[in-house]
Amino acid sequence: MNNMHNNKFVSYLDINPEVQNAIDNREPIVALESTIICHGMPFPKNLETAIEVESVVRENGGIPATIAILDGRLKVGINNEEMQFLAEKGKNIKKVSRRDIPFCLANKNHGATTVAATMIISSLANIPIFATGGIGGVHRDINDSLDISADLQELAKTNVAVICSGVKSILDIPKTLEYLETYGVPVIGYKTKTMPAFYNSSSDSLLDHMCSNPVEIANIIRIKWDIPQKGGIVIANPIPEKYSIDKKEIDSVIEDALIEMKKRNITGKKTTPFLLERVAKKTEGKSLKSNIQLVLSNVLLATKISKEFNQMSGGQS
Ligand code: PSU
Ligand code: MN
Repeated sequence: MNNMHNNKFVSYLDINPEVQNAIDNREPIVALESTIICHGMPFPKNLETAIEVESVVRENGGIPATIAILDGRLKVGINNEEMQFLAEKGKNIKKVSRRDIPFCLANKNHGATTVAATMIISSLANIPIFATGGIGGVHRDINDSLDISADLQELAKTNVAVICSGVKSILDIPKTLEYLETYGVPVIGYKTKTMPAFYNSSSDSLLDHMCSNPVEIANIIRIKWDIPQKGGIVIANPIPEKYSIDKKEIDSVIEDALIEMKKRNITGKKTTPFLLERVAKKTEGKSLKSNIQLVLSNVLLATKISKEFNQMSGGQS
């Protein structure tokens, strides 16, 4: 998968021994992001979730690799103390996407890695499967703000498959899908014909591709990279029905949050964390509970896909 022209990156990279061992022995690994810990959930739920997520990977025969930047080092796999540190510091840890990585390293800072940044670091460590909650996308006010998450461009160029619950309806789902199509990023609905809307298991946006088991998905990923077609793949796994929040209910909360955001003049990278927090408050934690459950479900699916993918390709992409 190596997409670098040199291997100088190795001197910035710390792969923890357990993950390195798994890479060497071609065991299935699941990469995990840290923005979700620092900016996506409040303490202590963020810590509890991050720990539970890693347990789900292990219980299902995989090795978790939570990715973050600590003291200017690209960390692949962090220990419990480091996880606790990130969870407690929360929003005091900078949200780091592609453009921010060089600064974070140069200044020896800590960084919570977004989907884009996590994909980059994951691919440097040769870990092709990554699970999270939701990816960034095209914002609803695109015409005024030109706000398109760097996650989408990363999916266009970095060879990592991202298992998520689609995009939140704080974003423009049809435009996000159009953007992904333009950049040639496959989107696979897992047992669903529509793009999941994060808190809700479906949306009005039809998907062109559906798979109903991890073997099928692993096979598509393998073929794409065999050909070789550069770039990632989105595997959109709907939130378990039991935790799906009624569309009307969540949409009205989101509308309120968007109005509040405009009023307070919140823009750029602050928008996603602000909206998430606001929605959680308004739904009195119901959205947080759903958020946790969908992440766990994505991690389980990712572990299964990682196992299948490893068996097909010997663990390398
Ligand atoms: N969606 C969530 N929770 C999150 C994020 C998205 O439900 O924590 C985070 C992810 O790390 C994602 C980032 O990569 O927000 C996107 O931010 P932006 O739109 O600024 O690129
Ligand atoms: Mn943005």
